[in-house]
Formats: sequence, C-alpha cells, structure tokens
Amino acid sequence: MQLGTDSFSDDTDGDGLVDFVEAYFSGTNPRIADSDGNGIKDGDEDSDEDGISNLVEQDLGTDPTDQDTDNDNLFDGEEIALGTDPLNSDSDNDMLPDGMEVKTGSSPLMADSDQDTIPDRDEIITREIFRGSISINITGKAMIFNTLQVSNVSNVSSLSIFRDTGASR
Ligand SMILES: [Ca+2]
Ligand SMILES: [Ca+2]
Ligand SMILES: [Ca+2]
Ligand SMILES: [Ca+2]
Repeated sequence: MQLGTDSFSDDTDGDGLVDFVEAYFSGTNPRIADSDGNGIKDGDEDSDEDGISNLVEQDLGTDPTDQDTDNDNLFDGEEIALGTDPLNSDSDNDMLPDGMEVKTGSSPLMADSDQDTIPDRDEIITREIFRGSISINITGKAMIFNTLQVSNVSNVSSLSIFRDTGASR
C-alpha cells in the first residue's frame, strides 16, 4: 500500500482505527489521530452519526460511513441499543426485517413475539394510515407491509389488495 503509513504498525497515528479502515472506510486520515482537528480522536468520532463511534464500528465490522449497514431501516447504533444484529437485516430469521418489526410492534428478536404459536409473519395486523383527510384501513399478515404500496387512489369505495405469495423484498 502506498499510503505513507508505517508498514510496521496497523494503526500509524494511534487513534484506535487501523490504517486499512481509515484509508478505505471511515474517510479519516490514517496518519493524523484527529483528522479534522476538533479535539476528538478519529476512533471516537461518529463519522456517519449513527449513534456508535468509528472504533466500535471497526470492532463490530459495521460500516463507519453508513448509518444502516444492513439496510433494515434501523441505524447501527439503534441495533446495538435494541440487541439486534447490525450486520443481519433479519436478526430472528422470521423473514420480517428488523426495522419493519420495530415499526409494526413485533419483536425483532423473536420469530413468535407473543408466543401464541403463530409466527410473526402470519399474525394478522390492522393498521390505519392517515394522509390528510383520507384514512385507509389495512388488515393482513405482517408480510403484506413488506410490499404494500398504495398511490393515487381516488373515489374508490372498497379496495382489495392481493399479494403475490411469491413476492419478496
Ligand atoms: Ca455505521
Ligand atoms: Ca441496520
Ligand atoms: Ca439488523
Ligand atoms: Ca425478523
């Protein structure tokens, strides 16, 4: 590597971040411990403002420049707080992404949140969506919220939505 870094040290500037991470991921300078000179070492900075420091991200293997490494609509820091896996979009492996489970009220850590033997993805959920003076009631299995998109509906007295069972996110 031609980075001007010390080839005998993984962390040339001693800020806690290894040179490789600084050069390719965190966007900080591998030769300066405090790249932006704000008094906070690069390792303690939270470059992507996702709630956890660059150093913690380096240890976890998450992306210090991406707030949501696994793209499940929960910031990396939120996932640490919740106990979900910031590197797995579906921590409990029940086919419902972590962020969606938080939104719909089921547990992202349990495939059957209320332990009624019906898995979260098959639970019947009712939601009322408001937009201005219009409200839409939607009832269906949790999975429907993965793919549901309603746009420009007008003068429709009843609306039926069919979900393609083969559909996935
Ligand atoms: Ca991150
Ligand atoms: Ca995430
Ligand atoms: Ca996750
Ligand atoms: Ca899940």
